[in-house]
Formats: sequence, C-alpha cells, structure tokens
Amino acid sequence: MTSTDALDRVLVIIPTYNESQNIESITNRLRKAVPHAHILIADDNSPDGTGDIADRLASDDSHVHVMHRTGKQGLGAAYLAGFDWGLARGYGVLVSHDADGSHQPEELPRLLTAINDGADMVKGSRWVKGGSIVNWPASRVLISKAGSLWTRIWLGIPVKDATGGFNAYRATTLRGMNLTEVASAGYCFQIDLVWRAIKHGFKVVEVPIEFVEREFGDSKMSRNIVIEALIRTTLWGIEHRFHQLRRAVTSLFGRSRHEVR
Ligand SMILES: Nc1nc2c(ncn2[C@@H]2O[C@H](COP(=O)(O)OP(=O)(O)OP(=O)(O)O)[C@@H](O)[C@H]2O)c(=O)[nH]1
Ligand SMILES: [Mg+2]
Repeated sequence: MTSTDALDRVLVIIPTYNESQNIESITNRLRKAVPHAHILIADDNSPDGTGDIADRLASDDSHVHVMHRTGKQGLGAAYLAGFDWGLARGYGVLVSHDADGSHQPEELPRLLTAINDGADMVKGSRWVKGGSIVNWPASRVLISKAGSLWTRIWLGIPVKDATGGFNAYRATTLRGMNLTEVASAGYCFQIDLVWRAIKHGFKVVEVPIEFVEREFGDSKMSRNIVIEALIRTTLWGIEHRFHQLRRAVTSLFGRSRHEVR
C-alpha cells in the first residue's frame, strides 16, 4: 500500500518529438492545473529544438526536468526511461501525458482523485460516459474504437479505451508489473501496460476525458504503429488463450485423478 504522502509526489512525464509549438503551453497549463506536480520532458533529440525550449523551462522552474535522449526511439521507450527516472527519485504517482494538446492538464486532478480513492492505475478514457473527442476525423475515431473493441474481445479486458495515453499509475503498480519485459514502441505501449496491470491483479479505473486533436505540429501515428499494435495484441491473445486452455486441462485431469482415488 502506498502512503498518502507518497501519493502527493506526482511526476507527469511528457515524451516529445518535434513539439516546439506545443511544449511551453502544455507545461504552463500543467503547472497551473496541479502546482505540486513535477514534470519530466523526455525529448528524443527533436530536430525542431524542443529540447532547448525544455531546457529553458527547466532552468526557470525547479518543478520542470528534462531528459535528453539520443534519438527517436518511440514513445514507449521514452516513457520507460521516464518511469525509471521517476521511480529512482521516489515519486508516488507517475502520469503519462502527450505534449500535443490532446490531453487536457485541467483534467489531471480527476485522475489523481481516482488514484487517491484506491485505483492502482487510472486511464483517461474517451469512450466511457462523459468522455469526448474534439476535431477528430471519422477515420481516427473508427481506428481508435476498433482498436479498443478488438482488445476488449481478444484479450478479454474490461477497458473501453485501451489505447488512450493519458494515464496515472501508482509507483507500486509500475514496480509490480515487470517493465523490463515491455518492448512495445508505439501506441501499443498503452495497451501493453493496461494489459499487464490487469494480469497482475491491479485495480484499473477509467475516468472520462476530453481528447482534442492537435492544432500544431505533426502526428507521429503511422501505419507501422497500427501494425505493431495488431501483431502484438494478436500474439498476447494467443498466449492468453493457451494459458487458459492449459489451466482448464490441468484442472480437469487433476479432478479426474482425485475422483479415481
Ligand atoms: N520522446 C519521444 N516522444 C514521442 C515519440 N513519438 C511520439 N512522441 C510524443 O508522444 C506524444 C504522442 O504522439 P503523437 O504524435 O501525438 O501521437 P498520437 O497521440 O499517438 O497520435 P495522434 O492522435 O495523431 O496525435 C507526443 O507528445 C509526441 O511528441 C518518440 O519517438 N519519442
Ligand atoms: Mg497525439
């Protein structure tokens, strides 16, 4: 159980790649929305100078930190490095938050309240009652809904918005789910983590959020990212079914041996 004091130590991790038009305003909004939280910008050596802006923000404000990474390695790798950084420094709650304006910092207090109320992991959700999308083309809505429906059915997890990236984790949750095994790079990373949390028996709660399409900069979403998610979730589902089958066979044979005696 995490102590209440530890839950007050919040680190918001913002992975960035070419977010020079967004990083300052999102950092300022976060600082205003949750003044006690610290922010770690994990930049993959963005060619547009995002890292320099992040350095300036950090030099002006002791709550802002920067991790400079050598090159573009995917948002999953940036989050894993950010989690390591935060766990090593004793943060009690770690939050994932995009830089592009899609996640609303003003909604973070509601995610933190759900953590304080007992959740081990909180997912900001577009597809629960009260959640919403602003300015997304129908094709993106379809991909997102189809992705979540696919994971719900194939992996059997009761999560409406499996691919959402605005999440809060207790440090104990991250420590308890073998992050060293995570290889997912793209938005599959978000499915990977909620799938792990549920498999490890953690309490996952979804809270409604408003998701707004970015106004500035380019999306890093690509066909490869969708393909990665499809391949990995398919393999996880097969493995999951294999384990279920093995358990069923073991309990059947175990029972029949017992009955023969
Ligand atoms: N450090 C790092 N950050 C990344 C990388 N790829 C994406 N990001 C960041 O991760 C966040 C989400 O990326 P987006 O490009 O918005 O991708 P997305 O949210 O999945 O896709 P959209 O819904 O189209 O915006 C943003 O803050 C990006 O700057 C990467 O390779 N390294
Ligand atoms: Mg985005």
